[in-house]
Amino acid sequence: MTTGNEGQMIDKGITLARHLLDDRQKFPDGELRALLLQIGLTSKVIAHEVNQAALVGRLGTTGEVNIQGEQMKHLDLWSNEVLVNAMKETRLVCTMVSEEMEEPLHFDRNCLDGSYVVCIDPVDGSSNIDVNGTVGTIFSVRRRRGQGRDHVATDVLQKGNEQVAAGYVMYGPSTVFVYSAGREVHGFTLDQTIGEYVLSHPAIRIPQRGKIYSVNQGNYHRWSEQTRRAVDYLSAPDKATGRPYSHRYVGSMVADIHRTLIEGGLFMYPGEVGGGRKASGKLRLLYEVAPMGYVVEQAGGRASTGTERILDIQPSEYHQRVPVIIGSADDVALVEEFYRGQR
Ligand code: AHM
Ligand code: MG
Repeated sequence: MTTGNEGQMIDKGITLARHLLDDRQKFPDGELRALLLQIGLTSKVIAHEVNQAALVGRLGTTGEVNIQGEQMKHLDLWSNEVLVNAMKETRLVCTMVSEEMEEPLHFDRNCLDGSYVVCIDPVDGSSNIDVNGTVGTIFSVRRRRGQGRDHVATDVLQKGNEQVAAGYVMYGPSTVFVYSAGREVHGFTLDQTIGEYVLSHPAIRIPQRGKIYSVNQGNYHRWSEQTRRAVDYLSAPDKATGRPYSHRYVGSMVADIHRTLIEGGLFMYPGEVGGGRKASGKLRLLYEVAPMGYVVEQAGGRASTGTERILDIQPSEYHQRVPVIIGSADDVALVEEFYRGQR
């Protein structure tokens, strides 16, 4: 099976700045370009801090618990502050939503015409940070569209298909910046020697079908019958249909979806039965699932709840969770068949 990415040479000459400058069609007014550049720049600061966290005492938790009942980590809070300041500085962002902030943050005096709403997860997968595992930053950009006093909710609670750009930064063995502003997905690797993101994965296409599924199998007994049957199917041997799929799970969505984007297959965080707090899974729509779904769709894949396209969901809450099945188009379609009772 081919990945569709073979033969793409690493073009050492193209930095993120140069790449964004060259694409005048997508960035006619320069504002979105400036915003993406600022996110890229800020991610280099976070990458450095992630790299140094053990040495500068930024591992571990603060002792505080966030709105979602989770322990807050030093690195989460620090990175949130850095990103908030960076977005404010651009004077292009009207409102921000973050996993680390209970309410949207509205930059009152900076609200210029044509400004943006940015939703972020500053450090996703931060349970991995204390064991030197991969973490990531996820970002989602929408245009401001509301007017008057109630515009914050109108601006923020827009469907994923209203995103004008989205992406992630993966702090792994190397730091990788992946974004889409529609139609194409491009990946850049941070060249530490020059401190620049260099185009390493141009026009990424996700394989139509993969051989890997990624899910927290420890939750198996809390899943619905359909989810269990779908996972049983993927892990059952059958040469004719290319099974079993391999199972890989980092527990850091950015790392798991990045692998899925490059190699194909499925990433899932399904809902759980029994009325617990994970009835809709764990992952948050605005700043985790919608941006990752947007990137995967722009690369030719799909993002679904099992019964509905992720990008068509009308958000009702800032920290809303949704079940997610994301990855190669054929693999997502296969799991959806289980949800429809066709398998
Ligand atoms: P976080 O935002 O608190 O870091 O949680 C999100 C992360 C994802 O990166 C990952 O896919 C998931 O949590 C793993 O959760 P689990 O440990 O339940 O498998
Ligand atoms: Mg997160």
